[in-house]
Amino acid sequence: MASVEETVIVAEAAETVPAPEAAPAADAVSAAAAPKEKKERAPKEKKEKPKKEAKPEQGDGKKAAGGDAKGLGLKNTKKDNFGEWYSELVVASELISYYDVSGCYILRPWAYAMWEVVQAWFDKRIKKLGVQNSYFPLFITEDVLNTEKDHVEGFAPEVAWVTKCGNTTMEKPIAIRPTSETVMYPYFAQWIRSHRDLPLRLNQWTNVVRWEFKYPTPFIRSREFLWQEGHTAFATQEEAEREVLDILELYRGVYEDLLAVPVTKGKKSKKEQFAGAFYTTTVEAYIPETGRGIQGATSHCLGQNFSKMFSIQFEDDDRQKQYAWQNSWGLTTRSLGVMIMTHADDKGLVLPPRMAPKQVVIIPIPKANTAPETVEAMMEKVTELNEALERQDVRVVTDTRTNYTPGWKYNHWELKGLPLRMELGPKDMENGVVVLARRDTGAKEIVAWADVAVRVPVLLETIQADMFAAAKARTGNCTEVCHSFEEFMTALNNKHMALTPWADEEAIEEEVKKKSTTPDAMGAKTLCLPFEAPPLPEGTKCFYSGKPAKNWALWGRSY
Ligand code: 87F
Repeated sequence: MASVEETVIVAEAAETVPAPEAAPAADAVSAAAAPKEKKERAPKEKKEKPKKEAKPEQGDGKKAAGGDAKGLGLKNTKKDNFGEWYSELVVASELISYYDVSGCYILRPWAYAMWEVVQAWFDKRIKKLGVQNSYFPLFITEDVLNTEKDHVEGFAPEVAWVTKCGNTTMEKPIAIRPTSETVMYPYFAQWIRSHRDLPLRLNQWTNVVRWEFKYPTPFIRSREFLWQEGHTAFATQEEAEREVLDILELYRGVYEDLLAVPVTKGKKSKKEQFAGAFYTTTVEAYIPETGRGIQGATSHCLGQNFSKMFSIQFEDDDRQKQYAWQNSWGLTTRSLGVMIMTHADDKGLVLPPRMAPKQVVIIPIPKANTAPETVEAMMEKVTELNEALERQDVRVVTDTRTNYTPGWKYNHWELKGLPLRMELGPKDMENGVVVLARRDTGAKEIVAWADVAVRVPVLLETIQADMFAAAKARTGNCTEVCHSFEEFMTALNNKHMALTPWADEEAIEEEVKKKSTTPDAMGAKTLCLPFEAPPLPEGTKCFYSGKPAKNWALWGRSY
């Protein structure tokens, strides 16, 4: 039985975190410092506020017997100060610890377990498609990185370099991978000779480093993050394009079916796509409280752009040399941040059951005057229920700690976001029942012991579906169809996204971004050209330029 009795979860002394570093370029790993000929300066860093990682006061839990365990709650609220609420939440719920390198975070077991859920789900499905896992090195030589110079150029300030080993300056600095096209494709060129070597479909689960200068946010934007990157090569455009959409559908599945976060599938505009791609497809999520869109994951068709750069060629049936068609696709730990922002509330995390490392907590509630035999029977019963649920593959934990009150435990497990709490008190012992309390709605129901093993798995799936439906309803109400710039600005200022007919010109996007920038808010950009959109009758005009509209575009301020 999984029990926290022996796992010591006690009020720890407040952890303080060293102030973030002053400047990024002076140490052995420096961003954009290495290549001699490059003169660019690292952009000014948006410093993180030094975070004092005080845990919420836990009191002794005893004083609050039966009622609210004082001090466990969050000080900030989602509605009133979203940013502070989020920072406080990820620490208090033991997902994240701040680290003394600015923009880097520790993923604690509660967070890492959720990443493992995403990994297991996605890994199983890409393997079914025929993708194999592999591992390529972390380091890239300057020469190899420059093979892709045109595409890396825009990203150059974010590339971190190792310039020293010990006290010795390295003869040739070595880059730390920000993505692995340049690492992998020289080997694709070696391995692919004939059409019989295709398709080649590889994935790797790794960390990458991008020395971002924008304000860092746990999960959402960090300088090192975890992801999967898929890199594939095909003989034909058709096969490559089919995979782009197969993978995009899996990304939709991660967000909607696991994280219970609604997303919009679409194509990126030319301005927003990956510069090296033929085209980029994306799943876009949205955070109603901030009114900002957020890119969930991207699946790129690279066309023959990289195969031409890296000479990835094969001989076709007629012994003619052809360039391979390639794709690349990535999903990062950002997905967990989007899930947290979407569902959590002022009491803490609210985890969709499929994501929750523990789905049910069983809490026995003996009273001070409960007879010892009843307490003993109660403990036997919770063990039995725990085992019955484990047999149904429910992830369950029983909290039998005696040094905390039930009220404190309720708050603790609410903060951690467990979808269901199962209470068993002396009255329930008499009646042969338990009380189930839902984390998402607070609704309670009474279930007979004999029905627990059947009812709980059903209820968990109901919670999963209800959480998705609730999130979808919130997001659905936040998209406005706009036919003029005036309507567009009203939508944005209402913290909404705007769906507009658009002439699909980069110059318009740049102008709209400038014109929608206000003293308090960033400019808007296209999030995607949605695959599902209303009809666009002949003669429909672009909301901004008045020119004939070519497609619908979804716009928003964004992360
Ligand atoms: C930062 C520094 C250097 C993004 C970067 O989206 C290079 C890059 O190439 C860079 N940031 N990118 C684009 C990544 C494209 C692509 N790679 C494989 C993905 C998915 C996974």
